[in-house]
Amino acid sequence: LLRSPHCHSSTGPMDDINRVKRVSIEGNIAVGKSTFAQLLQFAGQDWEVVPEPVGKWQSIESGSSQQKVSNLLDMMYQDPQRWSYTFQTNSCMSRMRTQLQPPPAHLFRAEGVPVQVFERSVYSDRYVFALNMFELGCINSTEWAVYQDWHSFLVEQFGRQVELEGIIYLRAPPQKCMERLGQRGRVEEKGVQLDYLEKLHTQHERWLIDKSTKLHFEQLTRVPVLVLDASLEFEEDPKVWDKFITQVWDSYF
Ligand code: DGT
Repeated sequence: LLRSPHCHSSTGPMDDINRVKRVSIEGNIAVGKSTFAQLLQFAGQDWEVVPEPVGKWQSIESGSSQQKVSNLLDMMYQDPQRWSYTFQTNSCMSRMRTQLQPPPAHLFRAEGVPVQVFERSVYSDRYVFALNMFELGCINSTEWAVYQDWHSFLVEQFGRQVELEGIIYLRAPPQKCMERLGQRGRVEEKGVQLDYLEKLHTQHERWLIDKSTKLHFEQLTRVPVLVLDASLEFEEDPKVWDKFITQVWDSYF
């Protein structure tokens, strides 16, 4: 981690925005994205790791009083036909906010280009989850058309600020994710079946490996994808982790 990255100088706030490198971690439910993100955060001060805002979906707050009004994650799992579209508007909005967050000032003082690493992105929101819900019939064709319309509009309006320079794909067989999901025992996920994880796996594969997902954003088709074998126990095995971190470093720093 001590290899010296390329040095750039900044001239103003707009230049700073354009100078940030943004990388997202993608992968199936319970593949280990949060663990990977935490280990990455511990591994160095040179990047900022921004977690997925799952807590916000579990606790929707009233706009005025900030009191908890509902658990949208639970509602989506209980009645996907009713709540999937609402869920995707909320998850995409929180992902948009996350991706627009400026990196902390100390990253700009360090040598090299500041790097922000996100757990998932506005792109997996659309090309993995929302698309999957549409294909399952949980989002109808009107909702899907409306979703795609505002999604394209917002991503295009924010332009470079929400573009990614890299994607880390944590890839594992759905069966492995099912085991990990069982071990962590998140209450809302108790009804999740292997079949659902297989469908999400297929969406990731189409998007990131086969490149057969039809993408609306030309820039996204050019984003390099680093594929890591997340069926390996990277949390327990320091040799695996060292290999992963070297690959991440060589790809993005
Ligand atoms: P990890 O760290 O790989 O174990 O993953 P988590 O638990 O940090 O995050 P993840 O991907 O499992 O997402 C949390 C829960 O939210 C999980 O039940 C899947 C669900 N979820 C996440 N994003 C979306 C989305 O865009 N649409 C739908 N329908 N569900 C989502």
